[in-house]
Amino acid sequence: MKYTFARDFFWGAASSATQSEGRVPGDCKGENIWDYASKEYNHRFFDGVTTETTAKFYEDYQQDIQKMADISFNSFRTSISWSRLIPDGVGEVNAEAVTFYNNMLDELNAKGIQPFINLYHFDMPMKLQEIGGFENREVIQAYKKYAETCFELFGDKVAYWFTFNEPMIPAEAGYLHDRHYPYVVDFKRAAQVLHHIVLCHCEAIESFRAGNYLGKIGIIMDVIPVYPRSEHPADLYAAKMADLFYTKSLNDVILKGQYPQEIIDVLKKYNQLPEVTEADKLLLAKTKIDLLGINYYRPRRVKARESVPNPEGVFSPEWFYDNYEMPGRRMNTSRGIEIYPKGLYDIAKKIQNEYGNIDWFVSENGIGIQGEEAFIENGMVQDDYRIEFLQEHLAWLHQAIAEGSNCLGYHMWTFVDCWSWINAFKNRYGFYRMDLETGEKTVKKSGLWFKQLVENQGFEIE
Ligand code: BGP
Repeated sequence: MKYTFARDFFWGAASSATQSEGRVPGDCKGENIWDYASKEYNHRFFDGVTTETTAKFYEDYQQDIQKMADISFNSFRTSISWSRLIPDGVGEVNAEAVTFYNNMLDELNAKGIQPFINLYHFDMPMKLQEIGGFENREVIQAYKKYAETCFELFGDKVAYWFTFNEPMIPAEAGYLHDRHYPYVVDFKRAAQVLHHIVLCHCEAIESFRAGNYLGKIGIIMDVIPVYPRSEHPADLYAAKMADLFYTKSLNDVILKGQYPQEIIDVLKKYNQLPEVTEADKLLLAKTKIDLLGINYYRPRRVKARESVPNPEGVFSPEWFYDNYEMPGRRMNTSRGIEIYPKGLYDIAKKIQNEYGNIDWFVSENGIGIQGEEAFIENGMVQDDYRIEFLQEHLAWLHQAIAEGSNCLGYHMWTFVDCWSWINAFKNRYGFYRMDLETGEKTVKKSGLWFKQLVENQGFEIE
């Protein structure tokens, strides 16, 4: 069977500033929450690796971009580090950062690799976190100013802008599930953070439209499709609630301009509603994006709860469902998540049927493997499992496109093994292997396969 994709399909990979750039003396970068937390809460990071030791993109960007060209990328997403560009979050711009981002963007454009630039990938400047981060309404104006600074400085080099990567995560992981700094566990505060993030997104889009910049702007969302254990009404209810909290609430406000009434009702009942003003509602209603990025890694399987939640405990979406470990599910044991390629098709259908078939692309998809050095033969990681992963996901994506989905591209997570939130360098995701001792970056078998994929605009399997 042959799977052919459009001639102008976007092919490439995604990364982020904090996960890839690294630090050098004299770079004048300000601290962000990850610089701080990976030092102060070092035990929470795999092998105690901090943000200082990432993929050295700040130093190696020229060679790295050549390596992207070597495997035929036509596009690449990274983010601007807010705390590198504006060390205190507000105020003075760091001239070193302006030079770096200009050079990096010029290099990408010169090599025919379209830069996809994201403004926020989990990395709040520490100075702003000290005044409450996204919990503080003042930070919305700081973010708006930061976005405007980026549009002004780099607008002539960037055709695809994104306001946030996975807006749910800073709220969920930082204010409910104790995974990201500031390690708060409080649903109502998480909901307020999420609402303020959505407002930041809207304000940045307002500024982008008002400035008449060229190009398109959108957002990158993580979507975890939900599957009930059975058709039993209690399992179906569990699935509905998991989807409502983690996906539908955000998808609706971003793509339809308002929060679903069901979420408002349930949060009101449990006294967890964030503060949303009438002016906020007007802003939400008028904000429209041009392009949606979807990060897809895994499905969420759920069942009806088996116990009654502690009424005195911390309110959470998990009050309405239990996770379900389906017998025989296919696991990526390194990351502890299920592999389910059809999930990508299901997402595409949902966008097509429920969200006006908006233009979208796969902005992240990938497989992180621990101990990948075990697969090195003749100096190259023989990652056939990654090639299979790609083939299976792309086959389902192809099917969705054949049925009319407006999917415009596919970006893998990631270009070269990079530092990850919490897991640091435990799981490797790259098309290139990063040797942490020597700093050398060598192509994996999947990188060479990807090159063929792009050059042939598709692939064939028997
Ligand atoms: C996504 C994030 C990325 C990246 C990826 C891999 O959710 O946007 O930044 O880290 O997940 O996940 P992890 O690093 O947790 O294994």
